[in-house]
Amino acid sequence: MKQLIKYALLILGPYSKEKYSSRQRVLNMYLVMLSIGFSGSFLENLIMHNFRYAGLSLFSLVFTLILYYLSRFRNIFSMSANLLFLFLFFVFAPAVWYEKGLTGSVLPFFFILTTVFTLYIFEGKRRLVFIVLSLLLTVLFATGEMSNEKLNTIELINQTLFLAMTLIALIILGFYSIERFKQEKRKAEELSKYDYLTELFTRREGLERLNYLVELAKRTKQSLSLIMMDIDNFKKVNDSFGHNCGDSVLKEVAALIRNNIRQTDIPIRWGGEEFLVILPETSLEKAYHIAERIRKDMEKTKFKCKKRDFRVTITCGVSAYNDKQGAPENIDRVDRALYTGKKEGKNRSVVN
Ligand code: GH3
Ligand code: MG
Ligand code: MG
Repeated sequence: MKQLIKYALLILGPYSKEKYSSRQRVLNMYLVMLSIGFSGSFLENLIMHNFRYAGLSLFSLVFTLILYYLSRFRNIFSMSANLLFLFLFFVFAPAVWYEKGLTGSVLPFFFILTTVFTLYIFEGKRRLVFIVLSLLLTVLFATGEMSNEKLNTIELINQTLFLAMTLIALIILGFYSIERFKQEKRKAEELSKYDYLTELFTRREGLERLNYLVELAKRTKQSLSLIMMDIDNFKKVNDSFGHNCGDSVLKEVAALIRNNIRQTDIPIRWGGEEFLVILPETSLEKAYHIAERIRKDMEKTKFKCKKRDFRVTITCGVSAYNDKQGAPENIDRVDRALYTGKKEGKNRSVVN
């Protein structure tokens, strides 16, 4: 029994999310469902001595199993998906039409199901074409079905079964879609929070955090300081060593800033080569020391591009947050301190 469950799990999943995309897992699930359906259809038609139709079912079953093998065990997703849907639209549907006319009991449900899976498995233009095709086939077989008045018990059971399967598939796909939507949303949120190059917070996220920390500082009556930094003569780095080198310097500067502040401080990439650090529970004096530490660390750091060593300096503006003023005025003030530092000759920290 245990062995049986193990084999069942091997075939049906759940299996490695890393190895298979969710689209691939849906395709595999669909292939398993189709194999079960074709097996049933094969047996039913065999019993009813409808040998040609039984043959078609058997052929479809073998074809589906081969595709399942390719997709599940050989990891060939795209080709399996294409082959399956081309088979369904251009071999299976015409063959059924030819053999049974349009009254093949379960076919409307079958093509509704196909539409749902098409939605999930394909992307872009192919998705659109395949959905139109499967919807057309659904309507074609459904109208054929409606003109058929005599349904026998087996056909009725079959219809009910497919209806149930459609519902189950819809529910499962619903959950999958919600999961995927959530994942994408989370990813987008993460992307808008962090700067892709330096992995520091983006300006937008930084401002949001500043507003929160200001409120917190007001309530706890703690001090809050800001340091604004700008790399000196950064244009020269780009001009002498190229933009890629400039980018790698930016990355290293960001890492250096991060290494010199506390976990609770907020480092932000404010602009191209400008950084803002929010320091909660930090006096102006302490903030000045931190700025100086970063600046001196920068002075000592050797950078290397195109086999040439060079050094980079920064200028820092430092100010204590004044909660009588809003965020823009406070940022303006620390920016002015930085500007003064630049005017006075760069590579220094200036308090405002
Ligand atoms: P100053 O000492 O007055 O700050 O001089 P500067 O050259 O650093 O200042 P300026 O503002 O004139 O130039 C900043 C340069 O930073 C210009 C721009 O090409 C470069 N820069 C901005 N963002 C990036 C980036 O993401 N990557 C690279 N490589 N360079 C950038
Ligand atoms: Mg600069
Ligand atoms: Mg600048």
